[in-house]
Amino acid sequence: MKILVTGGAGFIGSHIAEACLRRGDEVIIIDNLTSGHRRNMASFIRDIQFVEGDVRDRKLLGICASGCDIVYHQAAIVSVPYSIEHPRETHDVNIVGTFNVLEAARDAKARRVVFACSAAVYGEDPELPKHEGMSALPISPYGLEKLTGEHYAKIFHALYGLETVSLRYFNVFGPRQDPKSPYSGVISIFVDRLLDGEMPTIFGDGEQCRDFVFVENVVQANLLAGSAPKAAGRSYNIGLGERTTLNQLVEMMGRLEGRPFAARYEAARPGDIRASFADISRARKELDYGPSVSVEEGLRRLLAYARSLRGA
Ligand code: UD2
Repeated sequence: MKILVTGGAGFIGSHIAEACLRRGDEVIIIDNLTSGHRRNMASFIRDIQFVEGDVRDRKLLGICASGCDIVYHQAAIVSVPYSIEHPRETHDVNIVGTFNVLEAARDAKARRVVFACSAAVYGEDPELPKHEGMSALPISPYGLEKLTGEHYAKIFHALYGLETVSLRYFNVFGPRQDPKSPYSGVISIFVDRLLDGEMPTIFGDGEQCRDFVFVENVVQANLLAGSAPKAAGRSYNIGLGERTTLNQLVEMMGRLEGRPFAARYEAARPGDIRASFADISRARKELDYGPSVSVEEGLRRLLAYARSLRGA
């Protein structure tokens, strides 16, 4: 099969590209290298076709999508706070960019587009666990942009027969997630702190919880979503289906590293959601998704990876 991965130099996209290569696919990556990096593709760049470009460039997308069977659309500006500060820019990348990808895939007669959506679509509704049947009421430009992308994907399926699948990612973590940005995921920041021998900062009392899901599980979900027969036009939560508090996270990390890892506590981040975790039964049933890497095992692998980077 021929596969296009948008955002394939990024954290999740690079792992999807690598997994597709492993199963023998021909892979094209388009990435503008804003938040993606060449180093994320270092181990496989010789085996793929890399196009440095932007999903706002419809013409270029048309060229990239030509002859492709599946498009994994991972390119996005993924930060909630950044979307609040720069809503026009994130609108252009996340909504217009997604529209461009769908249109290019349709015109190139690709079979399926798998869209990276987000748990941010759920907004503040306190119902737990989050399930796909509940109303999506996003409270940030980012959440609305991801929801709009998902709706566009459904419309392209209903009107044009393009098979589209939307995966609502929860808190994904793992190797290649950039710890250096102020918008980085909490685990990538905490791993950095731990290995630097510094204290992590917990915003709030640390009892807020998230559904942390190791990237390998998310790759599995994407590969399954590329072919599952009943998935076209559908949305799926992709998490682990378990909740972990930040206090538990810090305790687990200290234990794995074999030394105390105490946090300092600061005021809660404005707009922070207290609790989020996924009901993944729909993905289990319709995609045959079965996350196999626990939070602890994922942390163990991430720590080993981060240590090896420092040693290099
Ligand atoms: C995640 C996603 C976001 C969106 C959202 C949907 C990531 C990186 N972000 O945001 O894209 O989908 O879910 O709800 O996956 N924290 C600390 N100390 C730190 C950094 C963070 O205590 O140094 C806290 C933070 O206040 C929050 C929790 O850790 O309570 C998780 O923060 P995050 O930025 O990793 O992810 P989240 O859930 O805000």
